[in-house]
Amino acid sequence: MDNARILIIIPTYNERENIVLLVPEIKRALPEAHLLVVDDSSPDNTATCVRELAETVDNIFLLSRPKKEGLGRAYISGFKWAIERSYEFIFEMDADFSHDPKYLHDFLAAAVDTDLVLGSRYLTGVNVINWPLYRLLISYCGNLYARLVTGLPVRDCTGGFKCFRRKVLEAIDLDRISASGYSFQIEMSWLAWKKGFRIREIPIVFVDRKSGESKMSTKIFREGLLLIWRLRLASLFKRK
Ligand SMILES: Nc1nc2c(ncn2[C@@H]2O[C@H](COP(=O)(O)OP(=O)(O)OP(=O)(O)O)[C@@H](O)[C@H]2O)c(=O)[nH]1
Ligand SMILES: [Mg+2]
Repeated sequence: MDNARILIIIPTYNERENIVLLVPEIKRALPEAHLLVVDDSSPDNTATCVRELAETVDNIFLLSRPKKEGLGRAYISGFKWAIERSYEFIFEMDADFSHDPKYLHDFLAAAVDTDLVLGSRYLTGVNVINWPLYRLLISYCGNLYARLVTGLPVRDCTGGFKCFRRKVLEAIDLDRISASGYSFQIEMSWLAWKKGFRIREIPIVFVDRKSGESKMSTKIFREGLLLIWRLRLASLFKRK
């Protein structure tokens, strides 16, 4: 595949320990990919680590943002950065090893004739490792609920391992995206679906983070509940 066409966007907040290990693994799995780390001025100096990595590893870029604004805002900055450049396959990926780089090839294979590829934990049973039961239940039931209310025809709509074809991001008005937590994932996929883009899920096994702290909060959870109904209403008024 053409060298400069794959970009993997990784949002980071205090992922210093993870990012130094993850970058070489991604480069091993997919040497031709470019990487963009979008860091919200992490107090643990994740950005400094990324700058150091960029001295020895090719095609790693850092987008440093002044303050923590949630993963949604970080991705939107990254998407705009990607659109301004010549990338065709634009990935979302977490920094905490929940998303195994070994799947990157599966995504690309699926993206050849699809517009949005989603890594799905719930396509073949439940493929989640090391999550406490309550967290799995929230995620699984939340997905079921989101699917029923919004109509979005995917098994895992809150996952954050995705590959967008460029045209999908170009078609979405990124400045209108409101959500910042998990619901950002639902909103992006819902907009792609409403615009008639082809969506395909591929199975992935999701592993809980190896190190660092979770940024999951009740605020993010509430935002998700509200967003689902906002999308349902927007469907009635034909928001696209
Ligand atoms: N730039 C930026 N990145 C963020 C922010 N919040 C989370 N992230 C990153 O987004 C990715 C997913 O966040 P996680 O904290 O792993 O959230 P999660 O996967 O839902 O929860 P855990 O895996 O339990 O920690 C990680 O790479 C985080 O570092 C943020 O406000 N800004
Ligand atoms: Mg995580």
